[in-house]
Amino acid sequence: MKMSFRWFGDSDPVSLAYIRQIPGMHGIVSAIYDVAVGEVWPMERILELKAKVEAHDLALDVIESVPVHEDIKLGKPSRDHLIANYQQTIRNLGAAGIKVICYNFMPVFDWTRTSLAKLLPDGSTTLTFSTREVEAIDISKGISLPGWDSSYKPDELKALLAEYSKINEEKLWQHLAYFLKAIVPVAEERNIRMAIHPDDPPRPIFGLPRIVKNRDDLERLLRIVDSPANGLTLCSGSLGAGPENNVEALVREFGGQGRIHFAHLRNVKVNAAGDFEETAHKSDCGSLDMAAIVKAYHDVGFEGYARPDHGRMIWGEKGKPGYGLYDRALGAVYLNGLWEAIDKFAPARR
Ligand SMILES: [Mn+2]
Repeated sequence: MKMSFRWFGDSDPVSLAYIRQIPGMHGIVSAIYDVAVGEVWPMERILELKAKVEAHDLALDVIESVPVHEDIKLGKPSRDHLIANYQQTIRNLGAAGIKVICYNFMPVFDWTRTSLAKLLPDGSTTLTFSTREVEAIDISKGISLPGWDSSYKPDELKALLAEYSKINEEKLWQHLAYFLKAIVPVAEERNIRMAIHPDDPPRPIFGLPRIVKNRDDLERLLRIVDSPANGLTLCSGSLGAGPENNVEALVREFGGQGRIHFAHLRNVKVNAAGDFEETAHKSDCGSLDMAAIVKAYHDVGFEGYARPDHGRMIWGEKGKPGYGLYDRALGAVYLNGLWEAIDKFAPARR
């Protein structure tokens, strides 16, 4: 398990110099954030990012994300040109030595929360999701969701939602299959592993279809192109917010098949309605047994990348919600500690 840390580039309040000081840190997970969705990532920009990361003795092996243009998800005629661009970005990333590309196939919103800073009893703040609050939003009047307010102009959003009203889950599956059949062979050729991130939360929202929510979806996705280059980012927090999902079992099944390339590790406290709040990583802080999940990765011989997905805001830190330095650093060290203990003292059950 190669421990990694997401970094949002030069504008990230958390510096590479600080990330390097976290014990056991292997590398950075990042992206080029100022290239428009659908455009090719220029080689020189990729190499510039890589050099910046490597100057701090960290590796840049994982990209999160190369976003998928909405026209590809909608299956519009413009998709062929956009997919050709995506293929070229894969080739460029491969030439730069990138090993894993994380992406997602969620229509319009690639994650949803109803609060980005809920105050917890211990004085920390965290991201939460309430089904009741989401259902109360009349999306035709525009959205007032934290993190998304300025992403689309109200008219743009309205037009996009109207287009999606014709797309059901089966159609979205067809569009995903079309995309995978075009890009996985290119990834194979360039020694890159594609790793889809599951839907967050793992259920339809605002009437938009969502198709990467549970075990059966993951199985179906992997069979569309049965190649190691068509793999998963297994996000414990996203899938774990579905009360029907058993994250440990998913790790054993799909990790055992060598199809998990990137592990997102975080804990969530979930109720039966699927409402949740993000918690500290330690097992007894949330609903997920993180020790059992890490043990499952160890048992299947996981050699891929992991990151402490999100963290709370603690110790007065100000910054990007979910992506502060302190709680994610605690998570990374806790997860590395679990791994070391399992590696030394727990017999593998392979
Ligand atoms: Mn995640």
